[in-house]
Amino acid sequence: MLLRSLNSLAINHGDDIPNAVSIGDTVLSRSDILGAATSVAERVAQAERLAVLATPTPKTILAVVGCLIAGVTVVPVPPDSGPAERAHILEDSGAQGWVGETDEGTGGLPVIPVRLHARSWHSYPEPREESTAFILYTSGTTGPPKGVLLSRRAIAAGIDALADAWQWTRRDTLVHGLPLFHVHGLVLGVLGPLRVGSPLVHTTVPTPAAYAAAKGSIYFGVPTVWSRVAQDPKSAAALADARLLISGSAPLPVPVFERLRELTGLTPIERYGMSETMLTLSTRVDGERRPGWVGLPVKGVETRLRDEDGNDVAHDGESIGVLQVRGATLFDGYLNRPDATAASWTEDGWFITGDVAVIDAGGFHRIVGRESTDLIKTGGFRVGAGEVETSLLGYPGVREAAVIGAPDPDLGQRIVAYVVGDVADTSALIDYVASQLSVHKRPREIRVVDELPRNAMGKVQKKLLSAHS
Ligand code: MCA
Ligand code: AMP
Repeated sequence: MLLRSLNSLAINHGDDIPNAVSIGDTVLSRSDILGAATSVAERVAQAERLAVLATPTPKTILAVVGCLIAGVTVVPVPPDSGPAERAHILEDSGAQGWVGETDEGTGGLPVIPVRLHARSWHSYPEPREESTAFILYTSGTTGPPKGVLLSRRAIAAGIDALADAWQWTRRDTLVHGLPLFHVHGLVLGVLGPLRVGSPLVHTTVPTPAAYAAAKGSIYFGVPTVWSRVAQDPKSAAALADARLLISGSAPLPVPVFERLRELTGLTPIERYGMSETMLTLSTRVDGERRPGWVGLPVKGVETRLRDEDGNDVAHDGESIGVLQVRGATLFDGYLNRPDATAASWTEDGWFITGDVAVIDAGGFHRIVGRESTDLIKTGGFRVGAGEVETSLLGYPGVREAAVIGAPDPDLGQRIVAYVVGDVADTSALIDYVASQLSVHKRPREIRVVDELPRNAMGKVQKKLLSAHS
């Protein structure tokens, strides 16, 4: 059973807990969630795929859980996604309607509301484990985001592997305030607690003060969140009673790791993953936690390093290669994109992550960077340069555009756009991208230039742009 802690028999036999999920000002018990989500399930059961506007609210959680109970595939939609991004997600996913809260951007699809106080105790058979639980949209280097097909089986395996690495049990309380449309905040951060049985406190925003007030035992954050905690000694000190501070989605800078340790007395756990693979590497509670390194493969996952010619790379802690993974936590391909799916697997069945890594003799992994400069990680969000460039080119006066990720002390990377054209008001151009795509995909800086550096083939030389940023 994917959401093991919502087993109705167990709840009826005294295994209810009053605070299974707290989100904002709402606290839901296990039976509240089961009753309200089953009532959602009754109303969505005829559908195959439904969109959920992923606002950080109790209704979003009930919409997702209701769909999972009924075996309906969930398409989480970023709440700030603008018309271009929204239209792509709805069309590509084939979502038949919405469940839960909506805004004006429904694309004309029907809406099934979620009622917080409705209850149903109908019992649904567990959907097949190979069925698709989520289609998660994530950026590639070019083109619009691709839909990652994640099965119930991969999710169950992924959560169980982390429960093993982190000794995550029902005695823990998980705290985070991450967005509910990615693996990190939604799949691990909401389904994790509902599988493991640990209460969840979702703080709606991932601010240091909100984390400090929550009093949990395990905290999830992206490096930007941890870097802000590290600059707020009072909030950091309030985390000292926690058991684990876990960082991922982007590299945790070593100074932030050290500062967190100093302020909280806790040594952070760093883990690595992708929407396509769930989490594949982590340092362990019962093992070494080395700053700058992401640890060992989790249970059920294997890794290898390959050089450009497909040869094995030595595990000497220095030689770099592209990380490949295989195992129980992997996705089932990109929706409607057999080309991209085929290109991301080797002939012998390994998924090519596109991340460049080293492995030491003890099997410890360090992520060195990405193979392509066109995938940017900003605040833990993955953003494709191509998608932002296409948006920029839609703005009157922009003739050429090249987007890079520049180093940023807060966001890890900051989106910087070089544009050629007649653009008098660069902040209006930034707002345009924020409104068409999602807010976090907006360039933080626009540099208007006379021309872009190109090689003899006419290809923009982004390495030259990066060197100047
Ligand atoms: C600013 N704002 C604007 C504009 N400028 N709105 C519209 N147009 C503009 N031009 C507003 C925003 O709406 C927002 O308002 C506020 O300014 C701040 O936005 P922003 O600056 O973008 O936020 P931030 O402070 O930079 O965000 C930092 C963050 C965020 C909170 C850490 O980056 C974040 O939530 N990151 C998490 C990413 C994540 O979960 N990744 C997981 C994927 P308002 O405040 O009103 O909203 S990775 C994954 O799943 C894999 C498996 C893994 O490994 O985990
Ligand atoms: P996403 O598809 O949004 O899940 O992003 C996945 C990407 O995030 C990976 O391919 C990595 O580039 C990056 N990533 C995730 N965790 C880490 C980490 N701990 N260290 C470095 N990069 C990471």
